[in-house]
Amino acid sequence: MITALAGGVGASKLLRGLVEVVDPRELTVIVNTGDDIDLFGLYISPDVDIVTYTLAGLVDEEKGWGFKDDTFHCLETLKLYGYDTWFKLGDRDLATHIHRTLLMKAGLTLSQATAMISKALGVRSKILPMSNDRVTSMVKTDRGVMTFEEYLVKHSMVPEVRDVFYAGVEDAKPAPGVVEALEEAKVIVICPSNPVVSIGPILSIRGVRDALRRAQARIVAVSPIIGGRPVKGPADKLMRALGVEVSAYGVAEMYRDFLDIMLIDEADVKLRPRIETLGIKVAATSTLMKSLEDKIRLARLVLKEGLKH
Ligand code: FO1
Repeated sequence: MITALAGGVGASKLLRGLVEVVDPRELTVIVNTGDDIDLFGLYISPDVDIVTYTLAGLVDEEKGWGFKDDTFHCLETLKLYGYDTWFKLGDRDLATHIHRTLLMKAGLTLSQATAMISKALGVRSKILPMSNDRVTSMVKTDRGVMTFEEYLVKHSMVPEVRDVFYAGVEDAKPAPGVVEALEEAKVIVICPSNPVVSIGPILSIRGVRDALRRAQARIVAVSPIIGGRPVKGPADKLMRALGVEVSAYGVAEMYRDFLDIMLIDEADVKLRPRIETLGIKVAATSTLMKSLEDKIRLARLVLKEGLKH
């Protein structure tokens, strides 16, 4: 079994490659739920949906989120009624949120709802939300405290970030299967996701970091930072706010207590000796994933490094 820790868009590119090189049934993905929000009375789990739609072959590849070819009639009508429609929920996407909300109102957990949705969409890999307890990534800014999605989408990453915290994490337990997936994995992959608001919340769930430290499997991370900049999103702003160097080295430092191998971009080879001083092996390659070929090539390399003895 291959177990991956994942956020949304960046992670899904690598996951798309992984399911081309291993039997999709051999892949378990532990997904961040710190981005989850309630809108229009619906429970929305952006990263879980991005991973699910990607592995179902249904994601809008250009945006990296939502269903491809979705329409926005419902949202346009909500806007007409005077609602704030800053979060772009497509019509098909809304069906997922309605279904999930109804399942959870009927007493199912987020894990159970996720399993039903991914099965209905034809996903063969296992998608595990990090927790069934509510954890929300909150960003402290010069314009007040807001959820990560508000910071990212509503405020377009403009407010100055002062701190990040995960509301509810103290009481959150890992979802069923999460710790087992780390214990039983042959290789553990930390996807190229934001280390603060995508991988960070997963690592903060009680028992997860310990399970990674104890894991038998080799743990391979792909750096989401290339040449001092994130491929997409606000990782640089959030890392800087936490006093972490914005580089593959900074990411390696955040994972130093459990990471075996860091895959960095060729542009960052000069960081190799510093990362190696953390006791982490380094492999350098082109880590930008534009085409399906890029995704497959990187996935192959991740597995090769993870399976080396
Ligand atoms: N990202 C945006 O930048 N703008 C949006 O309006 C938006 C809507 C959206 C709807 C459903 C969904 O599953 C994801 C959506 N995303 C949107 C992407 C997403 O919120 C972020 O990229 C991830 O949460 C970061 O991992």
